[in-house]
Amino acid sequence: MSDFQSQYSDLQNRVEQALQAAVPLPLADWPSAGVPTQLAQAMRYSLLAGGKRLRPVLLLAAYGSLHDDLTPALPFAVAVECIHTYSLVHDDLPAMDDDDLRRGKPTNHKVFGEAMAILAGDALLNLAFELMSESKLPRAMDVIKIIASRSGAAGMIAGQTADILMSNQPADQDMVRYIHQHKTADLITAPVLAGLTLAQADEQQLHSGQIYAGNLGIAFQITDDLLDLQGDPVLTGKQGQRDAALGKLTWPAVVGVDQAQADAELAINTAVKAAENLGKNASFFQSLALSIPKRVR
Ligand code: GRG
Repeated sequence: MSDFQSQYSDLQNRVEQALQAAVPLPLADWPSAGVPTQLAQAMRYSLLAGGKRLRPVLLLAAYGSLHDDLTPALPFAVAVECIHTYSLVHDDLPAMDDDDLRRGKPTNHKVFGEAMAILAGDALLNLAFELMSESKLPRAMDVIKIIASRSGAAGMIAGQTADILMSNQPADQDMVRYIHQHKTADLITAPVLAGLTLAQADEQQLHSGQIYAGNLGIAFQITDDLLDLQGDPVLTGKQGQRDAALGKLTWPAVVGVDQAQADAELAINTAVKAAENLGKNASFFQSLALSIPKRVR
C-alpha cells in the first residue's frame, strides 16, 4: 500500500468510527425513548453502507494540514457525510432518478419505502447541523455557514434542480458545467474550505483550497459520467448507463469521451498545482487528485 493509500484508509477508519457513534441506534424501548426504530434503521442503512468517504476525508485532511489532533474536526466530517448521504437517498427516489442500487445495495426506498427514505434523508440533514452546532471551535459558526450554503439552494440543491430541469434538453456545455459545479463540486469544496477554516488557515491557503477542490470536483464528476457510461456496475455498486436512460446532460454527451478525459486531466493538473500551498498534507491532496481518473467506483 502506498503512503497515500494508507493515509486515506486511516482517515476513512476515523470517519467510519465517528459515523457509527453519531447515528442513532434502533432502540427497543421506542416510543418511550429515542428515535423511532424504523427511522433509525433507515438512517443507519444508508449512512453505514460503505462509500468512499471522500468528503469527510477531505475535511480531515484539510484540518490536518495545520493541526495534528483531528478530533475537534470529526463532528464536521460526520456532518458532511450525513449531508452527502441524505442527498443520495433523495436522489435515488422515484421522483428523482428512481434508482434501485446504491453502494452495492438496494436503495433506501426499495428497503424501507418512499416515506421512510424521505424521512431518513431529512433526519440525516438535521443530524448534520445538530452535530456541528455542538462544536466549541472558534470558527464553528463560519463553517456551518460554508456547509449550509454550499449544500443549499444556491449550491448542491441548485445543481440538482438544474440537473432535473435540463433532462431531455439539447446539449449545452455551459449548463453541464453549471450542473457539475453545483451538484458535485460544491459539496467537495465545502469540506476543504470547512477543514481549512476550522484550522484557521490564512487567506492564501483558503484561496488555494478553493481552486483545488473546485477542480477536483469537476474532474470527479466528469469521471463519474464516464463511469456511468463505461464502468462495471459490479464495481460501481450502481446501475450503469442511467444518465442516457434518464436523458441527463453529461460532459461526455456534450464534448465526447476523448475530450471529456482530456478536460478531466486538465482539471486534475490545475488541482495538483493549487495543492502545493496546502501545508503538510500537500502531497496527500496531490495524490488524491491524481487517483481520480483511475477510480473504478
Ligand atoms: C437530492 C438535494 C439532492 C441532491 C442530490 C448527490 C446528488 C445530488 C445526486 C446523486 C447523483 C450524482 C451523480 C451526484 C454527483 C455527486 C456524486 C458523484 C455523488 C456520488 O458520490 P461518491 O461517488 O459516492 O463519492 P460514495 O457512495 O462513494 O459516497
